[in-house]
Amino acid sequence: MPVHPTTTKTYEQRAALHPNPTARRILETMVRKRSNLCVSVDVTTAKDALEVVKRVGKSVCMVKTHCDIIDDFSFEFTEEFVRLSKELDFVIFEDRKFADIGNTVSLQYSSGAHKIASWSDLTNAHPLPGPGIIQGLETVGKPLGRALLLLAEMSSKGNLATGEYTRQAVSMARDAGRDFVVGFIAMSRVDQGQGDDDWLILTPGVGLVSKGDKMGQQYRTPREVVYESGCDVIIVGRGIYGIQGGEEAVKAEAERYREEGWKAYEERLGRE
Ligand code: S5P
Repeated sequence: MPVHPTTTKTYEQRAALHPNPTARRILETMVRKRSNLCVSVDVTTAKDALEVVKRVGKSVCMVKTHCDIIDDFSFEFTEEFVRLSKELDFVIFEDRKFADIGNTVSLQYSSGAHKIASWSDLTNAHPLPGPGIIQGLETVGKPLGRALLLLAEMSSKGNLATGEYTRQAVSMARDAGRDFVVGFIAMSRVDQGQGDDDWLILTPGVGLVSKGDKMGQQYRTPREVVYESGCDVIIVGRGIYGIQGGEEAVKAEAERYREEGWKAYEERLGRE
């Protein structure tokens, strides 16, 4: 198990240490709902997306979207999504994976058909273009109290976000400070050995049944991710919304992942 000081602290203790309002809200929501589960709602109509959200909402601390895969994306959709995030108490994470120069990403974040900054609490970016990408997104998101994750590692087979790239991603976040960048998409405690700051680590590639798909995705269990690798939030997509058996099966599967993720966190704290 990683020995980074963050992994031995409770989510409550960590909430108090975060300067960014969205990071605090994520950790406080996790405590309130005993959930470190983020469901990734990768479906292609607004109706299907909202239906999944209603089914899993009670079990999650966060819902993740790809707004550019929704055929009938509209302002009404985001309005209802934000309303549900308040009613069911979860944080919204648009998985946009920005990857351009600062000026372009600031426009992609604020404008266009999606106006992501107006409805999404959290988003993410590849560190590939350099620190200007943080500056561009920060000009839009920071005044709104939004937060950003950098992709320091990826879950897919053969990806290039490894070794020195990962180390530089952490170093870029440290240079930016924790006012807007609040953590990483990563498979492990990438901040290990790079200071004692508290960063949130959100981890995709999580499944209790499947080990991967035909296009390079690789899955690990909630215990491997939270207990063995010291990550904070598990991101689960097809393992939950793709389960056969209708509405009740999706609800039950979300609850199963919530329980597994929380058990692994308690085990990490030595509460078991
Ligand atoms: O490295 C990554 C980063 C992300 S954000 N690997 C990923 O799989 N993701 C996202 O997590 C991906 O875009 C998808 O939305 C989700 C995983 O979905 P699943 O159906 O494989 O669980």
